[in-house]
Amino acid sequence: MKLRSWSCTAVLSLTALLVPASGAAAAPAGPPPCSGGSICFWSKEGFSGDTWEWTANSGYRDMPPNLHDHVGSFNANTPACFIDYHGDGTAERRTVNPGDWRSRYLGDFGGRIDAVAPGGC
Ligand SMILES: [Ca+2]
Repeated sequence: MKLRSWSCTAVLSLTALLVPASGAAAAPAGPPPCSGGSICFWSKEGFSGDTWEWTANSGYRDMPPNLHDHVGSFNANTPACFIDYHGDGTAERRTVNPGDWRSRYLGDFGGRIDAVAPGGC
């Protein structure tokens, strides 16, 4: 009888521990923080894979090879211009503002981005 009441208590304690944890996992995931004046890039969607922190102070930069045409997600904390160069000398640009972020960017401009420049486009 003593053993049975301990088991019941253990089950209730375990349930109390697991419910908040599964509730937190179901919450919508925001971006990880990125320093002011920077844009943080990830090679995979959902803010995972290879990372690169570009700072506006570093000026215009071509995307690193692992992120060229392959940005899965980003979090912007400074104004910038994302650039996709076309083979014919033209380019497509996207203005990014502080507070902008995308967790799934690979099927959009993240699959075409070649460079990033400070300020808007
Ligand atoms: Ca491109």
